[in-house]
Amino acid sequence: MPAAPTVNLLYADSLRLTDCRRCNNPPFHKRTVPMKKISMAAALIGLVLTACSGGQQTAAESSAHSSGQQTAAESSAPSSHTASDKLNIYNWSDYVDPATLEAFEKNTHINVRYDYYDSNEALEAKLLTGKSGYDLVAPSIANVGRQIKAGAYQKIDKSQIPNYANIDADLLAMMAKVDPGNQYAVPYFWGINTLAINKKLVQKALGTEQLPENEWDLVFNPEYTKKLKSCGISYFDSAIEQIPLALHYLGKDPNTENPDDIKAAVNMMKKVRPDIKRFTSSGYIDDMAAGNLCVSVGYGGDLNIAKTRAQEAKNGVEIEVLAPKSGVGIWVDSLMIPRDAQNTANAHKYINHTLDPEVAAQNGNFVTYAPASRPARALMDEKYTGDASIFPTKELMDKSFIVSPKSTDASRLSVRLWQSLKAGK
Ligand code: N2P
Repeated sequence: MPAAPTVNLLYADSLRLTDCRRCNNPPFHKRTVPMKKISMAAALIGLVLTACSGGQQTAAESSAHSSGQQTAAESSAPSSHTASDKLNIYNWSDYVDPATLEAFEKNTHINVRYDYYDSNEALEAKLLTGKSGYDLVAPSIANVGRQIKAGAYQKIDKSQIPNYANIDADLLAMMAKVDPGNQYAVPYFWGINTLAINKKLVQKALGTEQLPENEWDLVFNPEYTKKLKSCGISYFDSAIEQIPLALHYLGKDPNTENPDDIKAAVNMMKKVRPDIKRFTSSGYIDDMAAGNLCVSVGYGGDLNIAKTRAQEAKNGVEIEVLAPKSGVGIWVDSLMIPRDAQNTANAHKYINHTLDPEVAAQNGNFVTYAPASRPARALMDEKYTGDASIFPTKELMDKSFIVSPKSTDASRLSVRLWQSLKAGK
């Protein structure tokens, strides 16, 4: 068993309430270096240029590799490990079409155990014990760099991933800021942190269908929250995701490590704390779909899943996922192999499977996020590829920010302040 990674468990104390309790997928049986902000901004600009169906560049083109269409089952990539029929995946809830997992199992005769989390904090707490018990996990870009430095992962063997060539080259460039040489992290999906409304309930609570010019007023401005309290507001149950949004609303650097700025953001949220009904990073999907919340801050695709669930339920709930003009948080999630993984050949096969254009498009339509597999995008339903909350427009990206890594000190302060906010202290 390899030694445990060496980063402190920054989030361990805050996790009692943050582990995923309401994950909806069907069961399938100390020191960090902040990213260079300027170069991350450049990566963001590159990403939007190829975000939608117009752009064509893939890692294939940048590495002179042919466009991959090979599935994991067809791949005969060599394995340096003893053949195993197991694969243990720990991934975000609502982040895969179960049918693609079934196809993978059928084609490869690998049995997949698939468990869920709904926050980077929950994943990091499990991972940094050094005994995760998983072969694949999917942290966001904000946590990848420090987890690599902590020794939490094994390197990827790209020769076992023929479909690696399909990855959007701009995503790889963005990830290279935290994973130099793209040695450890293979992009899976990317998306935004935004908010959604129940149109009828919000209209009733505000007494108008006119939304504020800055849509973030709905969750940060007491003038609005005191009215919306009656129908229910939710925030992320995650300091990593929620605090940068508050900083951005205040006009401060969303990724600041300045303690005074972080305190100012939390103090602003304290003012509206009595109006916040729930802190949740996955439960808002069903609560929004059922009409139990009227405004939720959440992951863009998950909010779109809530919208779809309400439509399917024909319950009269009409959800609109907003793409606020003032900007949103942006992240990239990557598949990574933990240090203690036992079934690494199968992990590579699964990564390859997720990058197959047909599989990635099927997953993209199901989870309503933008897949890292670039050729998959042309295969997705146009109602999703044309939706700015799933494939952000250039205008939105220009106003937005990447949720970036923070130093240990800034993370500790954020966690401490976050706990007191949640406790209403
Ligand atoms: C999936 C949420 C994934 C997005 N439900 C978080 N980065």
